[in-house]
Amino acid sequence: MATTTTPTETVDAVVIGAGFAGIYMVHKLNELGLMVRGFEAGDGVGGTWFWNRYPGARCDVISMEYAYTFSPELIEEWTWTERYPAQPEILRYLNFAADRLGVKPHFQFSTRVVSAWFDDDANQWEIILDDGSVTRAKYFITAVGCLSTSMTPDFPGLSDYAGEVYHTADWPADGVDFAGKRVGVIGTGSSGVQVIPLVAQQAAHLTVFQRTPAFSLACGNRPLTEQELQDFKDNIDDHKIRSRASGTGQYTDTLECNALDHTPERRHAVYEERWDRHRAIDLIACYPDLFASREANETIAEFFRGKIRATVTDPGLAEKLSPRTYPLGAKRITLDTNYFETYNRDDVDLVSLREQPLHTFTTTGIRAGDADYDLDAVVLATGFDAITGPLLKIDIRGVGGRTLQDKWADGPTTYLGVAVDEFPNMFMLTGPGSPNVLTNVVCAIEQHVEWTGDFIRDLEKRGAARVAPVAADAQKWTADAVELADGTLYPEGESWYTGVNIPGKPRVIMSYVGGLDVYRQICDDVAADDYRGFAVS
Ligand code: N01
Repeated sequence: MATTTTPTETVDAVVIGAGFAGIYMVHKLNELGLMVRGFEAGDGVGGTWFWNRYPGARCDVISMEYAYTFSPELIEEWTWTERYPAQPEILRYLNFAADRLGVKPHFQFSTRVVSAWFDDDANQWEIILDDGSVTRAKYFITAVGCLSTSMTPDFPGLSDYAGEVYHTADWPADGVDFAGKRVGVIGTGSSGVQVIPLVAQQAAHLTVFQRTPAFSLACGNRPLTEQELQDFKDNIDDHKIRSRASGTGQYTDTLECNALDHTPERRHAVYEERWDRHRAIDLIACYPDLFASREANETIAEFFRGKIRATVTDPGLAEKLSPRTYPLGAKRITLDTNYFETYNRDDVDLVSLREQPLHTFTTTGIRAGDADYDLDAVVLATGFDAITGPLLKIDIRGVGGRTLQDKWADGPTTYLGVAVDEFPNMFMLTGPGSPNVLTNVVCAIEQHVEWTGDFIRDLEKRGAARVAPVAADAQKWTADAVELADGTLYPEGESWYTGVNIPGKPRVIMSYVGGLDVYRQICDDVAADDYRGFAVS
């Protein structure tokens, strides 16, 4: 157990992270009149959008919908330029929002929280920073993001490789020049499919090392028109109501009949019309049974494969790029610009690691199957230790010095995805067991910040010193969430959704799959019922 050190500062609340969640949480606590200190490892705001600066980085939610809705000023004063915003524009937006809300002075940047332990006697958290200084706070709030701990696989020989190595999630701020170089990209998830076309444009030669092909949707990005922007602002109240009432924070017109009720021709026409909308939610939520029945799912999976065959001119290559081992949507659908087209270039090759396993890095490149690939640079688009990774990277200790690592050894248990029993006065924004990444995450963040802010206001009003979920309620919430997920196709995807991308990580879906609308109602009911499931003292 950590020992008490002399604090440099005592505040009411500490917030870790200055992304969408941290910025809004600090603002909310300021509104409550609490003294709040934010800590952020980056030297500016942005969270995941601060670090993921790789070429092609772009959001997969429409810009106007991927924005705060709580502030009329922020809505009125900001103008998006593209339908799908690129990383630099999102980073500009977050800087604008943080300045407009006046939260930057509350953050200490370039500062990593190393550990946090709960002082049982004082009902306070002691937060220890990487420079050794200490802050104490009554409330400890994590806004660390779900995708902020990058994952580099333990490739044999990687440290002997003499070429350049980059990870998409930790990209040099000054960019990278691949001109004239032989480049390899490992990974074909959302980051890989975005970076590959742009690296191909620059490099002398690109080799893509693919383990599992992606279901990818052409994003059809384009500039927004003034009319679209104005219409959105004019109808913002309607947007708020509809997004808050939706399961994913993005609304769509789900048909009433099932996919299997339509003839193949009719279904194909429906999928074609929706493909042209360039929005993943319009396809995956097109029929109610697509994510409940493997047979129904196969109809849309085959439609996506047809698009690959229509784009990639070499049929053998098209087949290698076609996902066949998991249902569409069980791994996140990626959104791309010219991804499959890139494989028609003469200077781009695909290595299927299922056929030619990656044995080792050598000093000059990669050995896969029985071939050596000489490479000047390698891009790792290998993803994240998602959702629990950023929390478990911090040495968090609750009552009696119990570590969160120990508590979650068999998988995360939480109440509502927002709090953990034995860890009083700690709140997690978009934590495991909440809808987090299965939604337009900005909507999920707004719900979490507002609910947590209301709870803290209530606690302060009644003079409470300490709050934590009741263990039985947390266990029930977690068990029910797992059971709900087991009724869907999510468990069939081998991905970061279930933690299987990290060796040794417990295999469990870390998101509440019941929908943001249902989840919001449950949270509101808990609040209305005097915060049922929490012990307050
Ligand atoms: O990471 P991923 P990501 N050997 O885990 C492969 C969000 N995001 O950074 O599928 C060889 O999806 C791995 O292969 P496999 C979004 O939510 C959003 O791309 O495990 N390959 C996979 O192909 C997204 O889902 C946006 O077999 C290995 C890839 O690396 C999430 O971030 C943009 C390997 C990892 O894909 C994560 O996306 C970017 C190994 N040992 C990110 N280990 C947008 O908004 C892993 N791989 C558009």
